[in-house]
Amino acid sequence: SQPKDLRLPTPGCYADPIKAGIDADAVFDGMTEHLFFSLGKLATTASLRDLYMALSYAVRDRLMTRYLASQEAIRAKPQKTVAYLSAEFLIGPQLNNNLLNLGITKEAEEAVGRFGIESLSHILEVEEEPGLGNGGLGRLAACYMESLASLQVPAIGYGIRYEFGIFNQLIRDGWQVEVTDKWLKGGWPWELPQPDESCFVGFGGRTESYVDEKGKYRSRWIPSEHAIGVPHDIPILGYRVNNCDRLRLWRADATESFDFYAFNIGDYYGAVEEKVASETISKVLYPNDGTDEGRRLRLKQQHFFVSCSLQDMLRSLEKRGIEVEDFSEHWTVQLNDTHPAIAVAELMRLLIDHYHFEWEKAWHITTSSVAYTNHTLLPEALEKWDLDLFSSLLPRHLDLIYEINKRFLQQVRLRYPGNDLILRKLSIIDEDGCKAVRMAHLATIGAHHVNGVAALHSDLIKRQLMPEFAELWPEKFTNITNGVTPRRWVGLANPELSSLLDKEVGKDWITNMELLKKLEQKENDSGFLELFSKTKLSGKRKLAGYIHRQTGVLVDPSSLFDVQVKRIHQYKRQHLNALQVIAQYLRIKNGVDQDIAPRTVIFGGKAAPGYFMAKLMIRFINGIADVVNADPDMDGRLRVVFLPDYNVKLGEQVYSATDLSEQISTAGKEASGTGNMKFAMNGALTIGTLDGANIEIRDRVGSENFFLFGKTESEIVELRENQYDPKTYISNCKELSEALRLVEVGHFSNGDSELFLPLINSLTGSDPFFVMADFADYLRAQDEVNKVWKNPQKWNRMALLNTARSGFFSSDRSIKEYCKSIWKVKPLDVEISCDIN
Ligand code: GPK
Repeated sequence: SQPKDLRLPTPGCYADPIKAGIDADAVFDGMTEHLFFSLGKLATTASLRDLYMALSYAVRDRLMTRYLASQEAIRAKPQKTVAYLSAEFLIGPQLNNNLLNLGITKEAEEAVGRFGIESLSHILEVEEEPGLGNGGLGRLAACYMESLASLQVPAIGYGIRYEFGIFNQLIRDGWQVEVTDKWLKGGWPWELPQPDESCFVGFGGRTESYVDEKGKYRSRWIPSEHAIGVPHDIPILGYRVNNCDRLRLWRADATESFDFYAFNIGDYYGAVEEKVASETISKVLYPNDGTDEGRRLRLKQQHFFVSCSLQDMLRSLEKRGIEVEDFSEHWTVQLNDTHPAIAVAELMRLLIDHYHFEWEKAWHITTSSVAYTNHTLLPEALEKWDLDLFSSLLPRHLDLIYEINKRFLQQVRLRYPGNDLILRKLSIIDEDGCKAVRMAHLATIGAHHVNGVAALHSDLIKRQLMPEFAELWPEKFTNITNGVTPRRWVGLANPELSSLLDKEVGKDWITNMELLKKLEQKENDSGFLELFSKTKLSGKRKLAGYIHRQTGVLVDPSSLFDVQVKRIHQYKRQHLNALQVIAQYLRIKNGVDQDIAPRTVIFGGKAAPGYFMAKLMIRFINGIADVVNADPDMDGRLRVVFLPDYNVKLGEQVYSATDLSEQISTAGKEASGTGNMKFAMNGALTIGTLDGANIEIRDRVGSENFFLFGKTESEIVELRENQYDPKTYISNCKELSEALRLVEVGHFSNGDSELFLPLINSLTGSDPFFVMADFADYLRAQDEVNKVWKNPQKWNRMALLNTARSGFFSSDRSIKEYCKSIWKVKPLDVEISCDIN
């Protein structure tokens, strides 16, 4: 029996549920107790790390009240909960975010002061970042969890607790070197293991038919291997609310620590082998981002976390006495890309094989619960599994997929009689070449909604990626433009801008970004513009210090900070930026530099370890940096920096310190982008193509406050269809051909004319991402940037209008759209009652 009232343990009665009665004394006392009891340390001998752990535990204690109250609230008043299934959650450091959302940053600052710590930032720097994601997709999931909690929506994020997250990046001799990310090594204070709620997952084996006790023929799966999923929960507190949602990440354990039979007959190594194999499942995050990775282990990871999560949802219904039949009234299951798409087959399996539902009923439950978000059009990133692999790992699921496909294709036949071509196109099974399961088709057929992540992207899904599906089910396809959380990306990342905004428009902007519109009234107020630009300068000073400490390069904070941070990819075109840098370098060398604004060009991002071209692009940038930064002729007018190990923590430093945001992907290739939004909120101007969410950013901030260049998506299509030849663009642009020439002769590789040849050959050969076609216009737009930079008043006005009009890109807006049009979920008030103290 459950307690009616949630009795609160320490810390005391919260008269004000937001402030939670947490003053500096309480934080200090909490820290002291945790130092002593949890860490076995005395305050006098505690290291910075000890203090970080003690403060984190003290803060976590305060989260627990809300975390348990939130679970109690949904138990007491059952309503639909969002289950966000994602193979990645790039949540970033937790301590500072939790302090902000609890509203006790100042109190914590004071408490650590009593331990002789000058600034809270020293403690925050200790925190290891959980790198449980690659880039945009994983970070989006984290922003969405934060917004869900802040909007008081009941939600659980389900994913994998990778022991090793995305690799740490070192730069050695200009090359990327990957180092294992041991984020758990010192103990990570934000997770709560819940071994009592573990789940079993099977793999391999065979299926068999049997007759049940009622004489009915049934199928069942006899797996040959098992793993146990142990949930590790991370509390996700909303901003100044009591709602504390959960991120539930599964760790794979062996079913038996040893195979005792094998052990007894003396096969010690054989006995540990299976244990090692099952525990490998959650060992490491695949570091590819939008590129194909067809490994068996990855499919295993996907089925592992999806199966655990669905079992967990079903179990929670049973625990609460809710009929499984009513699943879709209590859970809405969002698939973050196709990585969790096996959920369609797994939910069918659980409903049919375990709960003995009829097919139609099970299918109805599945399709009314599941929705799917697509994040890319790149063919190499659309997941397909070889049939042999799939059947050897998930034989029962393959049977179910065949049945889903058979019934679906029957529907298609009725709609398009005699059209075999369309059957081939829509089938879940790809029959061209090596037979494979197309996960995007499974997800689309099993989902009630399919959404893209920006207007152009959603349109291209319908027009290019899945035109036949879109014709079949026009109402299924929709758009939800991505967003980012203003708490982390302005509140934490830019405290100085935040306090200026507090003063100017009132504190509510952080939960209602549309209030920033009020700033428009200040566009001609030079005093205010001055204050606004001072916050930027302060961010740039801090970043300059960091750059110096990390790379040894001295940069001038008064120069234009021009930044491109994101995964390294040919479609994102860091090489276009790099070539432009060479052109500027040549202008200065040749003395034709009158209009050049002093610039610091900053790059950051990781390349997939197996992606040769991307790694060469990093080497290329560093080769250019070495030459440019060592050349006295540059005289402070040009500096190039490659910031190693770009991650969430570093992002927080970068966005507030940027003047110019580089969003230069080939039109039609970047699904949305989210860094572009973080930059705009923090008052950077964008130089960008009409791609992804850039289009919507430009529409909202105003075309006059955006540096546009490049071919449109339809122009790119046209070029591709008309035998695009990069050479004509090269010969028509002297600055381009000279830049390329300089690379060819080895000017940026110590005379080695081979090193960058693959890059040059790609650009001058087929140039798959139209770098040459866009170069001249890009350079023109960069000249425009230089011109505006010379007029600080104008620049600052444009920057202010970017911040003022960026409210739409809050993830609160995105989440409200998901809640209303896809999930049909409502907020739930969480009360914390208290009769202790
Ligand atoms: C898309 F397909 C993928 C992927 O595997 N990883 C990833 O980070 C990104 N993405 C898109 O490339 C971005 O345009 C988009 O903003 C982000 O997902 C979130 O939707």
